[in-house]
Amino acid sequence: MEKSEWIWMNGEFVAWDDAKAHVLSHGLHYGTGVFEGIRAYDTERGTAIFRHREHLERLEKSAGLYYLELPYSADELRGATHELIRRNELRSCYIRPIAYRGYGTMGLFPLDAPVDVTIAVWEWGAYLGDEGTRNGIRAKVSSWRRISNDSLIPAAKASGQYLNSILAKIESHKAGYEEAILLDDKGYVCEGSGENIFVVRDGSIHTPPQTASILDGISRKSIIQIARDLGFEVVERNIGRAELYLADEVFVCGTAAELTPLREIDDHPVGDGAPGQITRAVQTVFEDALHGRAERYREWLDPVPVAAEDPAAMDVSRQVA
Ligand code: PPE
Repeated sequence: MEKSEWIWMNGEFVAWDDAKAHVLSHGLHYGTGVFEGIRAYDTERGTAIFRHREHLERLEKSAGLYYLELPYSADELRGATHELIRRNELRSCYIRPIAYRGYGTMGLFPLDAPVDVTIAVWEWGAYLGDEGTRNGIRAKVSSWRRISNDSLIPAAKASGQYLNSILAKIESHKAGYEEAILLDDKGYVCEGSGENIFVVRDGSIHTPPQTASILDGISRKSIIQIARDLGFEVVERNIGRAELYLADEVFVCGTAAELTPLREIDDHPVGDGAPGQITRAVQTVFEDALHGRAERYREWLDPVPVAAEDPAAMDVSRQVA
């Protein structure tokens, strides 16, 4: 991971190497944290954060679902993120806000433990590789099923829930694939370990619905809109495993992965084994939207002001490196 200089912790800017949590933090033991993954891009109008408000809203929702009270408003976190990017002098970066139960109590009743909030930013290149973004990756359907609504809350982006993705990711890696595709508890296609999934058949685009235990991805939502704006039909419906093999095109999307085509699934070539036309068309516009090149989607970008705008985010009391 590329280090940057400053991290925002509970309202203060601290040096990267000093941003530490206690080993008895509740979140470390029980996974009681919620987080976001956001990206900022270097656009012709300066650094801009893609769908920042939607990510912060999802953070608030995830927190609420686990009874975590965020001590900061979305506006405060937004201002702090702007200031953090400015201080680190980053033109583009990945942004990781996390709210977790901190040090103070042990045991499974968590409501007396404090809630700590941290935001880190760093430079993060292509999640599934530049080569993957261009030419597609090889994926394997995991033997692990995606967490279900019966046991956890798939719509929440909660730290503990990621053990599920991690088992699938390790399995696919050890088997020689670049990504895992998880089925839901009913056996329908759900999503990648850290991405939502789309299947193209006979010219229309299909993606699993909310009821398939997916994370309500912000890239997914953006891609559905872009595809419809391009005139494609997008259908949210249950997708059977075999449809992955019969598809003309398959791609995954997420903040970290952006839009990545799949070129092989379980050793079956997807289509003719290279990213297809519809995937390319949607990918081009999605990348334009991310990088601020698409006028139509400008409103999705939250520009980072060049000068400080929020005095609350400016606490410099611990700014001694
Ligand atoms: N499903 C899962 C399980 C998931 O983690 C992500 C994002 C998505 C779907 C796509 O959601 P969105 O980013 O809103 O389009 N995964 C994040 C974490 C990746 C990581 O390795 O950490 C991300 O892409 O930032």
